[in-house]
Amino acid sequence: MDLFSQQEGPIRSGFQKHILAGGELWVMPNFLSAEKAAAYYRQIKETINWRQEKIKMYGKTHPLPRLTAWHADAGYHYKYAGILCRPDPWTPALLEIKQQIELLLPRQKFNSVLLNLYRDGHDKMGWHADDEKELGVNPTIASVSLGAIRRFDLKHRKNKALKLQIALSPGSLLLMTGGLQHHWLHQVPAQKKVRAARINLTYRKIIGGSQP
Ligand SMILES: O=C(O)CCC(=O)C(=O)O
Ligand SMILES: [Mn+2]
Repeated sequence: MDLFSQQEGPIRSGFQKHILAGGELWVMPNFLSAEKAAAYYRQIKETINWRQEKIKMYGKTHPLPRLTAWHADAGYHYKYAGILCRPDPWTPALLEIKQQIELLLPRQKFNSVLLNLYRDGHDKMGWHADDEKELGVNPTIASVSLGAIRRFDLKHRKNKALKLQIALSPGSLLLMTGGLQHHWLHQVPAQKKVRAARINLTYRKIIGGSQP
């Protein structure tokens, strides 16, 4: 049994299945055409109210090394790394992309998206798992890349020999599902030679909306 076990044919065959050690990772390189990906990149970069969040580490406050935004159905807050995200409403572009992903995954409905803007290769995201309790057990997370190509690294939490690097190109869709968040960590490392910006959209399903 895997994410697409009841779905042979063009949808399944558009994906590359990468790993199975306790979880599943699927990549569809051509989820969006180059033209669509470029148009969404421009539109999203310009219309989103990007925020510079701060994190506290060892008593000191640091700016997060990227800009972020959180768009969700009303009432769906999200907390990660001590940052509380209050939802902004869906924009037409974010909703359109969400619906296109849901067409591929008939049993999955997302209610939120976390946006990351890596302004250049200095911006990054450290090793982590998307294992907040609001995502439930074995969440399916759908991640769309726009703009510059960046590296996405994964490593198994226990078995040091298990690791993977993928280049995420614009218009690609990556799915993380099964027990991936329990057994693996992921990161987007700095790549200081990269000059251009990248936008990442990670669609999620938050369980139990709440007012903080
Ligand atoms: O930028 C990416 O591809 C990864 C983003 C990510 O891991 C996250 O938002 O939790
Ligand atoms: Mn993540």
